[in-house]
Amino acid sequence: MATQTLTTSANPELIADVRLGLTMPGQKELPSKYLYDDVGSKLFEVISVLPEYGLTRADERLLQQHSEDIVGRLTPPTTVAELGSGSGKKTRWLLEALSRHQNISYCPIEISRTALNMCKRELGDIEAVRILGFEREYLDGLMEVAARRRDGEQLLVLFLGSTIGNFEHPADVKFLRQIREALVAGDALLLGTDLEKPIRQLIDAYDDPLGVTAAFNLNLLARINRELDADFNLEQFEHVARFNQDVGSVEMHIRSRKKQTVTIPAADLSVTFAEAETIWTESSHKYSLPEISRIAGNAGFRCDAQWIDEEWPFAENLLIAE
Ligand code: AVI
Repeated sequence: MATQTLTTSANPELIADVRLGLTMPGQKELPSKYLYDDVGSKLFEVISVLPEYGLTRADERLLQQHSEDIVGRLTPPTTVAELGSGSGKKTRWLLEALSRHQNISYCPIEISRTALNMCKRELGDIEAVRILGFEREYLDGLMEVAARRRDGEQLLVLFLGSTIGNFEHPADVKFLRQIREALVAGDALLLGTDLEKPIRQLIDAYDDPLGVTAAFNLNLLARINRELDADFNLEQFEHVARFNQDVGSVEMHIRSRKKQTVTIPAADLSVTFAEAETIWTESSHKYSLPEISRIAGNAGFRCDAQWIDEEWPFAENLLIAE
């Protein structure tokens, strides 16, 4: 009889989440954080320059145009902590504006060492900025930065790119509240939020004609094949982007093209899909302006100022801890 060798180095958290998400009664789901392995992170970089996906450009435009204004509202000396620094490209505008007034410490917090190194390379040339990277989960890293700051120093936390929209409500408020708990009154949070826009425009952004977002989404199954020895046949699944009116979010799903059974040996699992059954892989919430003030207030912040992009409705919100 043939014997099978199972991967022993498989990530136990991934195994547990796959087991939980694919055996749920009703809607199957997988956490969106698993979209970002090396392949997925590269595909997301491509998404961010697609003509149909204006979110990243809007975020960058606002920071380029308004960094001086934003910095003018802070009370130096300031330490900057960024949750998920990415390449660090858009943070340059803010750090340059801050460094015109003071010497600063910039603490990018990332679980990926590769991303941290990229960020240090990208921003290492700005004079008067000392970079101190933290290879940690967001909240662990933030608590460490907060614990190390000197007396009288204001902390500015950056959470850009509307990543907050990928937290299913009310998890978004819970996460903001956890950030607030790491801060003291008077600290600041610069929060990037994608805003409501026509549904057609949103569907084009999350189901682009080149198929990059489809590849980004389906890579989640390819990842489970690679890491958990599963046998998802990618040709028998398709990417779906839909707008959920009830909650105001674009949802990404992966739909089974036929009735089929998939085995995932490292999770000791066999999963049957009905024809057209979906796995829900991500929600991306589109905020209204009153909603932003409301969630900020519920988390213990007041909204001090907002900058809004005209071309692609998106807001940078400067929130102050109360
Ligand atoms: C990272 N995040 C803000 C992106 C978004 O728009 O929600 C992820 C993404 N998913 C599909 N395209 C982009």
